Amino acid sequence: MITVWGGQTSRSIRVVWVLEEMGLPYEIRQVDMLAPVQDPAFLAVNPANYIPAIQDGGVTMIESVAIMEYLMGRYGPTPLAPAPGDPAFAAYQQFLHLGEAGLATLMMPVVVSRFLAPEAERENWGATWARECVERRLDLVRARLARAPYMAGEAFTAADISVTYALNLGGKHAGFALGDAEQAYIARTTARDAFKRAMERSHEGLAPA
Ligand SMILES: N[C@@H](CCC(=O)N[C@@H](CS)C(=O)NCC(=O)O)C(=O)O
Repeated sequence: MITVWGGQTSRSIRVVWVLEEMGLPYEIRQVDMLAPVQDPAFLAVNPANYIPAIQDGGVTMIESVAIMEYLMGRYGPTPLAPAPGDPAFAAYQQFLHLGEAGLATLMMPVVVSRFLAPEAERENWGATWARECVERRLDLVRARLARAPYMAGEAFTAADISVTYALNLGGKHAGFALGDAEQAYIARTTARDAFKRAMERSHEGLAPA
């Protein structure tokens, strides 16, 4: 049984979404990132104290996109991951990683400055720089959507799981304006049954909001 540490609306949704798309059995262990003292059982899994993490038999892993690649490689093949010989492969790889390394990672200084920084430090230079970088990078997603319904082309792949998370983070928590094309894209990807199941399972064991 695969254990996913994370839950709620964190990046663990990427992992749970892949698990649901692939029909793999798993359990979720909720981790409260705002807890004053972190659960020692989770710190034993990821001493750096961030989510998601997985345990799969003797394997322990962190980093959402790496975990996605692990699951698809270990339990695939799956249409979520085009093979290297597939014409969609390069775009797939690029957007799979752009979703985290190019977008979501850089959104974090914007999010934490907005919600956690002292008032006087909200408009700090680093967060402003990160915001401008993300805006330019979002243009890559916009340009892609002008030519294709999904990041890798005509078919939904794990690159869409990666980028959908980033767009949601940017739109809901970092104040990025998403245009009609990006919103229609999110509606398209999150209409999938696997996403809906992933959202339900990710809130398992939590009191209703
Ligand atoms: N690059 C990492 C980022 C993980 C990350 O930032 N996770 C957030 C929740 S979505 C977190 O745990 N933040 C708390 C922290 O980093 O201290 C990944 O994709 O897994």
